Amino acid sequence: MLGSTYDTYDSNASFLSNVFSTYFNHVVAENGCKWDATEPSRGTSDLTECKAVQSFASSNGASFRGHNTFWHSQTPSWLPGSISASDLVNNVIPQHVQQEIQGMGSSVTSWDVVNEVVGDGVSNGMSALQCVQNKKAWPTQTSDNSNTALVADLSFIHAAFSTALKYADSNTRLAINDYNTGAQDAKTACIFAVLADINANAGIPYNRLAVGFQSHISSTNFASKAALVANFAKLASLGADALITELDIALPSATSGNERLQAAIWGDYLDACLYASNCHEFINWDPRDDMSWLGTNEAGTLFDSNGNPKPAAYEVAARLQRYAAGEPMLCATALGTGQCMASAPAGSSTGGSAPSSSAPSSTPVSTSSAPPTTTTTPSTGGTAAHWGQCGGQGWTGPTVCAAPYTCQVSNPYYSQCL
Ligand code: 9MR
Repeated sequence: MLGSTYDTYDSNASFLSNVFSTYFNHVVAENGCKWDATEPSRGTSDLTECKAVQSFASSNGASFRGHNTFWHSQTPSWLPGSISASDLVNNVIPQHVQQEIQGMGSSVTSWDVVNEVVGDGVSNGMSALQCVQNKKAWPTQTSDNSNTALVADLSFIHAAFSTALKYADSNTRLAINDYNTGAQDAKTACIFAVLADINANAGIPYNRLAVGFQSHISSTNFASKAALVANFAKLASLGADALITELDIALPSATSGNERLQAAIWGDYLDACLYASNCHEFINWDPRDDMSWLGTNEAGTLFDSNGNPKPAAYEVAARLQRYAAGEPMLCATALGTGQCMASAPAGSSTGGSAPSSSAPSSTPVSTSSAPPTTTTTPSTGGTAAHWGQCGGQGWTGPTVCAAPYTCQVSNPYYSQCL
């Protein structure tokens, strides 16, 4: 599924109904399913906005994912309050997770059961508890950065997950979702440590678990496609899913060169997901630049502030076509061909650039395809389809366009069949 955010109060209604019925086929509420919206006073369940977003998804033929049941941020005014650790772990969290997951019903692809529980100052070798305590946030502390201990162990995470397991549909994945993850680094190692702890101590089987890689990045701090591929493969070997839950790529300025780099990074993220066996949801955070939490100037999304598709939107469509045509993952990456993987990482069934002429056996990410207002046909043989890439520095794919389209230079790095 290829998705984006929606809330009922969003502006640009006609753009949104167009883009969600032609380009995206998956929806997440940007804010409408968070704790402040869904339990305004203790014990009161209000799923009005969350359900409205779910209805918007179904009316556009899209699926829906849940974000989120526990987060230290965007809490209702009665939290953190002076609730004791045991009341929180034994009553407050289970009640909230139950009423939200049960109330939203079975057709939710995945839930961010806990959001952003790992600290930013972690180091390699930390235990799951150390990783979470490093966050210095409620409820390991009475309030964020208070330095006064409240819940001294991971029981709040276990409570959230065991309740989620009880009330979620058996096809719904239960995720830990976080930012600044996906590289080969200490924070990502912490995510694996917390996941293992949830499996061992909350009794959640790996085949129900997922890691949400938020992926709020900038064009200057992209780790690498190889790191994403390796992390996704490691999760696959456990039986857990990998989700790209909040991708946006901030630019220093919206020059055409920067937008082209943004498109290439988007392509790397998408390829890492498409060619993994366990990545079924790919979401970009906010449908267009003027609706982005980053602000218009960061130009972090697929569509510009007028709703026009940017190079990244075309890149996404082209990569999906390439995948659907059974072609292998592109060796070229946003970081240059030197980052290409010559062979699959140990334990991976996905392969980096490993050539394969057969169509993938599953279609993990699917979409209604090309940017709105366009129709496309898959590339065939050495011919690029409408909107497909047909040239540019380092490009080794087809340079001829399917009739009646011609190959037009967008910039030194990208030519496109238009
Ligand atoms: O995009 C969301 C923005 O509208 C809210 O004001 C903000 C409040 O914290 O949350 C934003 O979404 C965040 C998401 O829920 C969790 N990951 C980081 C996202 C961007 O801040």
